[in-house]
Amino acid sequence: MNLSFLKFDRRTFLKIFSLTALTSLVPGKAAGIPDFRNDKNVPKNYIQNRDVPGFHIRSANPFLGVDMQNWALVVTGLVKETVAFNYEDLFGFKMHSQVSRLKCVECWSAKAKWEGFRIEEILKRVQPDPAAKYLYFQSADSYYESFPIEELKRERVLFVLKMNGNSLSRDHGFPLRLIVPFKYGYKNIKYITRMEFTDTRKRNYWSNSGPYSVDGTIQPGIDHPLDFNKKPLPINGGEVFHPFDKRPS
Ligand SMILES: Nc1nc2c(c(=O)[nH]1)N[C@H]1C(S)=C(S)[C@@H](COP(=O)(O)O)O[C@H]1N2
Ligand SMILES: [Mo]
Repeated sequence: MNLSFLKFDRRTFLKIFSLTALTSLVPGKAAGIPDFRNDKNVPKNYIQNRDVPGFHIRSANPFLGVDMQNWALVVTGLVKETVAFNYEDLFGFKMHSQVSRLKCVECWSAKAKWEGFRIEEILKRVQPDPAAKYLYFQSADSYYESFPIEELKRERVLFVLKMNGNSLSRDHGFPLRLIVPFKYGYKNIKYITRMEFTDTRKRNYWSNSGPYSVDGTIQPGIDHPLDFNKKPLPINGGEVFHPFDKRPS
């Protein structure tokens, strides 16, 4: 039986999905860099920057959180097959767990137990073209980041579903976030909705507007406070391991 019509349907569905995703999940502003850090008018029920004992919350574009009725993880670009994963699909992947520290450039850091899957699960399903060198992430809150694929294959890089034994909270990236312990917090993108395999590196959120590197690897010895006029400060903690991947087990 010829099943190619099914494939066509699915692609059509994906196109429609991504269009609605753009208009309904993303609150506008995709082009500019809005900054709500000093905005006292953000409604209380929005996810926003909050200093919380244990683990601060950072949200460049305050929003109400992901509506799971509209959510799927769409993986596309230079791939053999574009796939839309639903939340349950992700729990079918082999899970890994680790304790690692997230370190923000604003001079705070915090650790948690993270559980999730590794990039190999995605690679197996979508089969990227050899020309694909980068992976570009987009989020439900208009945030975006990109990485060389090779970097995402390194140890302790996780596509995280659970934090400290529970599903990610609304504030910390539900339903899916990236944890890359050797990079500053801003590379650890939350609320992921879409991943695109590309041959060149696409844009990156905070490095577009601040003195932050596109690469985002934690620099030993020095911190870069978000308030641009402040001087760099010494690092008191943070997960830094050099040479790459030779970390204490
Ligand atoms: N989608 C999205 N991901 C994001 C951000 C954001 O605003 N939106 N902020 C980043 C920054 S600057 C940091 S320090 C971490 C903070 O993660 P947390 O809010 O779970 O502490 O998330 C990163 N990932
Ligand atoms: Mo941050």
